[in-house]
Amino acid sequence: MSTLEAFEILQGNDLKVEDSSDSSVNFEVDEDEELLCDLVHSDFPKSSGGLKRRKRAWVIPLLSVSENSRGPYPLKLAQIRSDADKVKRIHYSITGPGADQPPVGLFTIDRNNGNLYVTQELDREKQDKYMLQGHAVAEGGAGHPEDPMDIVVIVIDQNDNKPVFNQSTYMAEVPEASLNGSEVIEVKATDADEPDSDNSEIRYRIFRQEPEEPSPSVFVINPVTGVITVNAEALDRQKYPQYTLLVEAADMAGEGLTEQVKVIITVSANNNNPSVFPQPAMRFQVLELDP
Ligand SMILES: [Ca+2]
Ligand SMILES: [Ca+2]
Ligand SMILES: [Ca+2]
Repeated sequence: MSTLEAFEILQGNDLKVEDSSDSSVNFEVDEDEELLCDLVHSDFPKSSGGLKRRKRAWVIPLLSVSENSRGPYPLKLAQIRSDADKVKRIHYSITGPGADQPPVGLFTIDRNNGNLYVTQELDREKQDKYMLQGHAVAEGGAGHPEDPMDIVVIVIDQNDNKPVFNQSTYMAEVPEASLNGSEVIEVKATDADEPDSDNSEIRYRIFRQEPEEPSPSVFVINPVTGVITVNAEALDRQKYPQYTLLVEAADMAGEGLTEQVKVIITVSANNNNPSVFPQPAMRFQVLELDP
């Protein structure tokens, strides 16, 4: 029996890429359907024969669907077609994790027309890619089946996770005599969205400082590293023994989803740093006692 000669994937016209949040996603649904089909067109590799045919390059079709897509479900992703369907009736099926292996039934295919569906919302943070295999078999099963075709479904990220600090509260101690630029503590937040994309690109800022004395910017934070430093040599343990900073982390490079954390900074005596200021302080005390 003659074998199926080619097998192609047609991107579904109704595939909507919903990514409201960012510019990090490269995927575009090209309105030029023909071009798109060319891009994803794929042949089965011929197992034997076919010498007269020019063998086209093997291209693994990549399909994309945004996580959290509202559907309605089942949502058509693509149509898989064998070019032998003009002359005989073809039945289509898919296998692999997400099809006939757990999570079973996440993807389905219409055995008669090759329409490939996703049946429920996907979560990129759970799984960012599915590797399926498509099969096309001529009705009656007389012909030997073609090699299956790999189908890769990429789950496109959405910015659906905010930054999370790695501590619920940060405690720090800073010597009273700290010089401008002295490091106090480093805060750190992580974001579960796609790495190296705007959706997980975090910037830090000090949202509030309490008290705002003697100035509202006694401390500064490096927006990229989260390192908090002393911004002025203005610490006064008697007057302001403790500061509470509300530090904010925001994804989208500072424009996106936010999370806040408290950083409690205690101004300590200078015992740990005898080289800095103890002498003037002691002298001051002596003078005070001496009428
Ligand atoms: Ca998600
Ligand atoms: Ca996400
Ligand atoms: Ca995020």
